[in-house]
Amino acid sequence: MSVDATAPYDDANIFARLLRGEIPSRRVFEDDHTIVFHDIAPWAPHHLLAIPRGSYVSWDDFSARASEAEIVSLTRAIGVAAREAGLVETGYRLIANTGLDSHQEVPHLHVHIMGGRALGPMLV
Ligand code: DGP
Repeated sequence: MSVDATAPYDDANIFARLLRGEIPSRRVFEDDHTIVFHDIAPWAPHHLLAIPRGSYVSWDDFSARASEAEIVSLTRAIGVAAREAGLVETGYRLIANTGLDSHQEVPHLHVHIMGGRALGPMLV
């Protein structure tokens, strides 16, 4: 079921629980504002998720309310994680599903980082 990008933050969502250490994750990067970890159901040989530690439902919520430090952190974290995964030479794709039409499933902002194979054109 897709998330309403304007819904109030649900503290019981799976990434909130992952941030609190209640469920495990394979983390590849963390700083004060952002963590990056392996997606549990990868679509590509490299499939990472970058999320803010702060409670933001969606890209819309994050872009409206996050501090500059949080925005810079998320942006840099994605670059670092992609670089450290060796994806710069071959390339990678970023996706932040946002709201009902996007099929966003987890109501905590996450940016998909995917690469390691030719991804082809965007699918519907
Ligand atoms: P989206 O459809 O954009 O909301 O993508 C949600 C992604 O989250 C999906 O690719 C699978 C991933 N995911 C869901 N639950 C977990 C989990 O418990 N751990 C990890 N690492 N990833 C998860």
